[in-house]
Amino acid sequence: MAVNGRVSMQKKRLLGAAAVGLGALGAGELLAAVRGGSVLDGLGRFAADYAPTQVVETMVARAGEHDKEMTRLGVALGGIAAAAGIGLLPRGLWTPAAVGFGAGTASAALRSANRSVPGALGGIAAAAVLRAGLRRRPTGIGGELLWAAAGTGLLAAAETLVRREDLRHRERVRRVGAMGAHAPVPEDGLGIEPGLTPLITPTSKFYVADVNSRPPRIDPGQWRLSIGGQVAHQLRLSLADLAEQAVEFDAVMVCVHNTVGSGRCGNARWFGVPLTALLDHAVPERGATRLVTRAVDGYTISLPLEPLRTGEWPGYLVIGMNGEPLPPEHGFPARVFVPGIYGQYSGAKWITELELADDSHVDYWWKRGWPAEPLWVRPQARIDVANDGGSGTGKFTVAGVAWAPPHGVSGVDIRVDETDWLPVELGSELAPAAWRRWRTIVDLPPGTHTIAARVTGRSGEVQDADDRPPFPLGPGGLHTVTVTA
Ligand SMILES: Nc1nc2c(c(=O)[nH]1)N[C@H]1C(S)=C(S)[C@@H](COP(=O)(O)O)O[C@H]1N2
Ligand SMILES: [Mo]
Repeated sequence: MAVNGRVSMQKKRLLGAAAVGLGALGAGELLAAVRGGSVLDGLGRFAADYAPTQVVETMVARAGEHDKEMTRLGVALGGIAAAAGIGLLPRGLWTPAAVGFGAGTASAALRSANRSVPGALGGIAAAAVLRAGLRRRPTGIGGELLWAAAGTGLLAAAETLVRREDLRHRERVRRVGAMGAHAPVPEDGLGIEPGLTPLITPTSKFYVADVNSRPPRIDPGQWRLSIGGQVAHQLRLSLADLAEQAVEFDAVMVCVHNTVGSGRCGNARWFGVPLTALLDHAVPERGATRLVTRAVDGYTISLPLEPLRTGEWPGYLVIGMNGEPLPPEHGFPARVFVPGIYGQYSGAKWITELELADDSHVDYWWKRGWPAEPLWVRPQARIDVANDGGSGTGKFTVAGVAWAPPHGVSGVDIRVDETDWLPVELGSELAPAAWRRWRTIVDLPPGTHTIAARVTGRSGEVQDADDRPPFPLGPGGLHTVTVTA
């Protein structure tokens, strides 16, 4: 009986402290939001920076394209759990634990994408509310519900404020004006096939992958790209300076986490300055071996200098996407992109500096076990359409996209069940580094069938059929769908 009593007492304290924790988090988040920051985003970034590689991989695989929402939810629950844990401690430890909680969230916020001072203040405020709430917490379910309801309301209010500020920033970005020729995108001869991915991915549908919960907001008027480090001429360039030298190119961008059949890839018409031109102006010194792309979110990606300098790897400082400035989530005002290299290796978004460095530089992902040298995109074919259009005839249209950047796709084949590989019709090629659409029609006898697709690159490499997870060399395997005729 006494034991049961103690357990239920403990449970009550735990729930009470969790409710107070939710209230405290809400208060801190709203304070941060009013001043343009976020406690949760800071905690999310902290989690991304320090989670072990296997945890990150599992999370990306499970959460798919909802990774940002999942991260925010995860850290909110983590914050509430931490508060509940503090509530279980002896009273004498509440103050030091709350101080630790405040210091922890504040330092996490200071590391986040916007280097959020408001986020840090919010973290400290949350700790203060937590400390006060634990002491004054009204007992009974009514008081707890009140804390929880207040916390939820405050979090919702904070989210509304942050979104409004994000929208305002998006509007400011749009006002920068056209970036690119706005030339109509040519047809590839495959026409309109319901369900088939467009040749150019609309910007609003383009996948977003990065270590932040929300994109940093960079003021285009203030922003300058600096080119520095081991160079003879330091350069500082505005967006307008860069736009003068930019050219358009079509290319597919692929995340290293794009397992077969998934959507962490997109094909865009980019607008950017060839890195060869920028490097020619800056004149790298003899000791420089790496081009470090440094971003406001503290993220760096470095690439070997030599092939970029000669143009053997055609890289760009990108400032536009599909005729418009890069939207905030895709790196406004500028990013580096080397077609053919996975996104994680091909250059940072929200770039502030191109730094010429030597081999002592260490990148963000290297510390987590990813290889140091850039990983080239493994050729992949994706099946987007496999149906008989409701005709019931067994005549199935099978269609999709395939890529093998930077040299291009030379062929796509499909295989029905365990029969032979059959070549399909290819749409014409926009550019070797872009993706290519494909389509075919197959007659299927009644029953259930599996259809697999594979691509062959122009350099002769055939898609790797072995299932392989993204870490550490990029995913392998064939996209396969099952249909019933
Ligand atoms: N500054 C910064 N740049 C970044 C990242 C990041 O987390 N921070 N993520 C990289 C990864 S892993 C990929 S796949 C691409 C994704 O670009 P997108 O979001 O425009 O599709 O950006 C790259 N550049
Ligand atoms: Mo990625």
